[in-house]
Formats: sequence, C-alpha cells, structure tokens
Amino acid sequence: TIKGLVFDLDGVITDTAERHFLAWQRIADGLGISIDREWNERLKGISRTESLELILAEAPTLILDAAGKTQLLDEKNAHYLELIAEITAADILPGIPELLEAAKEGGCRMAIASASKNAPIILARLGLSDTFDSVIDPDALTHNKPHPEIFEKAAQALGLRADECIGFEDSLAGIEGIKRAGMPAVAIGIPTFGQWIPDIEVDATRELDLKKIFSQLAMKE
Ligand code: G16
Ligand code: MG
Repeated sequence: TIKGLVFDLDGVITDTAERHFLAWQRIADGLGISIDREWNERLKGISRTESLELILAEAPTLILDAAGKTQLLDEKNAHYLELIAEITAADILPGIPELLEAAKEGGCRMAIASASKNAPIILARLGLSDTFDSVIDPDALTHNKPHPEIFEKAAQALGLRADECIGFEDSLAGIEGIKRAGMPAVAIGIPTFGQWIPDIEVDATRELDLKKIFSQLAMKE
C-alpha cells in the first residue's frame, strides 16, 4: 500500500521553468548565444552546471575556465533569485493544493525530490514550507537525475520503501529515476517516452486525483 508521495518541484508543484529560461537567456545573450523557449525544454530537470554546459555547447569556439563558469553560474542564480522573489501561493499549479490536502487527510507522508538548490526558498514563497516531511538537498547527492538516488533518498527520508511511495515528475530524466528506484511513477505533461514508462500519465496537474491514482495503481497489481 502507498504511504508516501514524492514530488519534483519545478513543473509539478509550481512552474519556475519560465524564470529559469529568462535567467539563462540573459547569460546566453551576454555570450552571443541565442536560446528560445523551445530550446529551453532540454534544460528541464537538469542541474545548474549541466544546463550551463548545454548552453556553452551552442558556441563550441568559446572556451571558459572553471572560474569563468563559476561566475556565469553565480550570475544566473542571482538573476533567478530576483525573478523568484515575486512568487506567491498563487503560483502553485492548478490541482496541487487539492492533491496535497487529500494526501494529508489520507495520512500520506510527503517529500520533495528536486534538482533545485533553491527549492527551500521557492517552497517558502509558495507558503508550503511546513507541507513536506522532507526536502532532499541536491548538494548531498552523488548523482543527478536520471539516476534514482534522489528518489531512493526521498523514500528513506520518509521511512518508507520505494514501492510504498508514488513519484510525480514532469521530465523524462525524472521518470527514469523514479522507475529505476522501484517506485510507481506519475508523468505530468510528457508527450513521449523512451525505455522508461510511467504507471500513470496526465496532461496537466489539474487532472491529478489521488483517489483515482490509488485505484489505477491497485488495478495494475
Ligand atoms: C529544476 C529545473 C531545472 C534547474 C534545476 C536546478 O529541477 O527543472 O531547469 O536547472 O532545478 O535549479 P537551481 O539552479 O535552482 O539549483 P526540478 O528537479 O525541480 O524539476
Ligand atoms: Mg521538473
């Protein structure tokens, strides 16, 4: 039986992707690299350093040393922090408040498994600091998504086995990580899948219904 829920943050609880994009676009512009929203899709769920590497790969002749990269990462985050300062509870995605409420009433434990080092700040802005029993610190991880480590740690932090939890993700890397952890996966707004297939798919967070998810999973067993 399911006793815990493990949530990705960006794209599941709130949509910070546009703010990440604007902050990265400013950095890319400064380097003479142009990125658009479609290109930005590949940065979803990817760590900050990996995101910078993908941007720099667009300008192969540009060579930066470690200090230069660190400076760009700091600049990106400073701009991103300015942008997320505007976030309020109104930025929680549709259907999520109801889902969190239903989970709490049902006695589910809940954790955040986000690649974002800014997750605690964002949760505070959303008024959700006390909602989750655990927020996994991405700095304490050895591997990034699609590795299952963050989801394994989240289940452990809740005192549960992975198969007693459900993972919610909006990125392919995240679905792979959840499935490799041995956890049932709910995919939100992901158009196509590769090797790793989620247990349940919805087009958007507003379609999430905890009772329905529980019964769909029970039918699969
Ligand atoms: C989020 C975003 C990624 C971002 C990553 C790291 O992941 O989807 O685009 O690069 O966090 O964020 P930060 O620069 O704040 O540490 P997730 O796992 O919440 O979808
Ligand atoms: Mg995400």
